[in-house]
Amino acid sequence: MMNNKNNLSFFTVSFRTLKNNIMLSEKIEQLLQDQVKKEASSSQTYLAMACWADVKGFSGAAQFLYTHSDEERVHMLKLIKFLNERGSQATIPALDSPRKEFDNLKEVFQSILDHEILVTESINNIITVCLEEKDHLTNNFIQWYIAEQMEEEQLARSIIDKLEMIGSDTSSLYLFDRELATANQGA
Ligand code: OFO
Repeated sequence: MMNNKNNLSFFTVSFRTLKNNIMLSEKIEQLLQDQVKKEASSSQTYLAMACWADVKGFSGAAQFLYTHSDEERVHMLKLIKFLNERGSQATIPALDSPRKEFDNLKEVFQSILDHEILVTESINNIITVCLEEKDHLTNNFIQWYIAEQMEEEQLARSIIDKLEMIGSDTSSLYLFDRELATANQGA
């Protein structure tokens, strides 16, 4: 039978083993921390675009962008919680004020696509480092983001295609704006 002292050392060793298993490497911790900032910045960027669309009378696009901004905040929160659960403490980053003026709706969605391509590269880089460091837990966690990026890029591309087809036809633009209100439901 274990005496109290042995019991205690058993739990100390188990706790250490558990802690070593969940701890992130410094490099991966930094990459995830940087990603928190990128997701936060995506949320702010889309919020500024939503404001632009709102005041320009694109109420459907504004709704799309407000929703998109909320989604990016959820992406940031998932990372924050993951960092906290893996033995780190997430830092909440300061952000620059995002761009607030655009020439037209197509420029808004082109900026979204350009931004999302950069975010995808960043997620890909995290996966590469996870594989190098054999951090399967983080790799598994981050896979959700890569699937999300594919959906976001595809959606932005299809919206740009439609806006190109519409061109300067204002009645079609009006109808498409109404469609946009629900375009990211389920995405
Ligand atoms: Fe977080 O998916 Fe876009 O940026």
